[in-house]
Amino acid sequence: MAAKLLRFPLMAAPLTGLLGYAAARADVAISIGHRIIGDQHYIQTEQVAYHEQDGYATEFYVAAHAGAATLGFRRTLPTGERHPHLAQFAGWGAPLHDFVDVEPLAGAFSHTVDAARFSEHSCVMWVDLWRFARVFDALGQPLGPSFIITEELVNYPVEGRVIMDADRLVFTMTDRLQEDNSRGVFVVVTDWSGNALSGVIPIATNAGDPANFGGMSAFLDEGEIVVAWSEGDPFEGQTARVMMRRIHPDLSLSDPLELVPPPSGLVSLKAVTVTGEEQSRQELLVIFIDHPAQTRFAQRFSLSGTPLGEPQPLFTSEHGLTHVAASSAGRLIVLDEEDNQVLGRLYDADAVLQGDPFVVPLIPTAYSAFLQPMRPAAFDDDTLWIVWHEWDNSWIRMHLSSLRPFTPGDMNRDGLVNNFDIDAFVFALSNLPGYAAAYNIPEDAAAIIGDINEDGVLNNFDIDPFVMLLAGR
Ligand SMILES: [Ca+2]
Ligand SMILES: [Ca+2]
Repeated sequence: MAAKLLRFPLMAAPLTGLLGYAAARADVAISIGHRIIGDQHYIQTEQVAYHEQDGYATEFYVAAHAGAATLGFRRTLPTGERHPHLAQFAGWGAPLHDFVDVEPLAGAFSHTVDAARFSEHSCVMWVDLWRFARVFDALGQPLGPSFIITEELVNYPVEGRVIMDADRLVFTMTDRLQEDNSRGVFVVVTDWSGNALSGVIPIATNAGDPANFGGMSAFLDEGEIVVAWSEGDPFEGQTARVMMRRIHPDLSLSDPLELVPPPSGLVSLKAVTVTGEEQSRQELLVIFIDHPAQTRFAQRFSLSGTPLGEPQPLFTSEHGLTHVAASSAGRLIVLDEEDNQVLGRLYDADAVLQGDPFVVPLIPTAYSAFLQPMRPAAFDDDTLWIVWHEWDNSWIRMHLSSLRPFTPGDMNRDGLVNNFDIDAFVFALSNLPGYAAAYNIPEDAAAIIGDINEDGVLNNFDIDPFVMLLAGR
C-alpha cells in the first residue's frame, strides 16, 4: 500500500460555493493511497478532520450521501461547555467548511446523538433536557433555528437515530428512565424545519419485562419506514431478540415481527439496512450478535419478516466494540479495536470476507487508534467513510477516512475498461494535472488509477500493461 501526503488542490466544485471554502481550508493535508482488499482496488483518502491541542471531541457520527460526508460530534469549547458540532466533506475529503457549533445556546453538557445527510444537507440530533435537531446546508449555514423534536419524551435518552430524505426527518429514539430501564422505542417524523408530521409513534413499549434497545430505522420505497430494535436485555439474562415494524405512509403501524429468534436466547441488534432499489425486490439485511458466544451474524429477511437464508456467521470476537455499516448493495464493513488499532473487515453481499482484516489508518499513527461507541462508518453507494481517532490524555485527533473502489485502467471513469479509456490514459500520462482537473479528482488518485503495473507511479512503464489490460491478457 502506497500513500502520499499532499496539499489538497483546488478542484472544480461539485457543490455551489465550494471553491471559496476549499481555498479557505487549502491547508488541510489529505493523504491518498492505494489499497487492495481481496480482489478489489480502493483509493483511500485520510485526513485529520478535527484537532485541538487543548480541546476535546467525542461522540462521533458519520453519514454520507450523494458523494459527500457529514460528521456530527460533541466538542468541548474553551469555556468547558460541550456542544454538538458539524463538519462536512466533499467526495475526496476536502472540507466544505470549518466545523460549526450546531447550537451556540445549547446546554453546557449537551450530548450529540446522531447525524444524517441527504443531498447537500445535514441534520444533527442532540439532547439537552429535550431532544433537539437542526438542519444545515452544504456550507454549514443553518436552514433555520434548532427545534425540539418532541416535548413528550422527557427522560434521559442516550440512544437515537435520525435519517432524512427529500422532505422528512425521522427520529428513532430509545427512551430511558434514570435507572437505565428502557421505556421503549419511539419515532417522530418532522419536516426539515421541525414541523411535526406525526405525533410520538410508539414502536415498542415495555408493558411487560423486556427492555428495548438500539432502535434503528431506514426508508423503504413508496414512503414507508422500517424500524428494527432489540428486545430484552441479554446482559440481564433476559431472552433477547431482534424485532421490526413498518410505518406506512399514513403513519399506521404494521404488527411487530420477530426477525431473529435467539439461537442462544440472547441476541442484540448491531445494524439493519435496506437493500434493493424497488420495493418489490427490497430486503432487510440484519447484523446481530449472539451472546455470550459473541459471534456476529448477518441474515436477510423479506419485508414481511421471512428469513431469506440462514444466518451467516461473520466472525467471533471478545471485543465489545463492534461497529457495522452496510451498503445499499448489501456490502458490509465490520470495525473493531484490536491491539490498539482500528481493524476493518469487509464482506460482500453474501457475507463472504473479502481479503484479510485490514488496519484502517493509511498513515501509521503516533498514538493508538480508537473507535467510539457511536456510529463510525457509513456507506454512500460503494464508497465507505470511517471516522476514528488518536488520543492522548490532553488532546484528540479525529481522522476521517474514505475507501472508494475503482478499476485500474478505467481512465474515463465510466466503470469499464475498454478502448474508450485510451485517450484518457494518454491524457493522464502526458498531462496529469490537466487530466485530474478534467475528471475532477486529485492528481494522486488519478495516478493510482493509471498505475497499471502497481509500482506506485504513473509513467511510460504503465503503457504496455495498459495495452495488455485492454487486450484482456
Ligand atoms: Ca472506462
Ligand atoms: Ca506504474
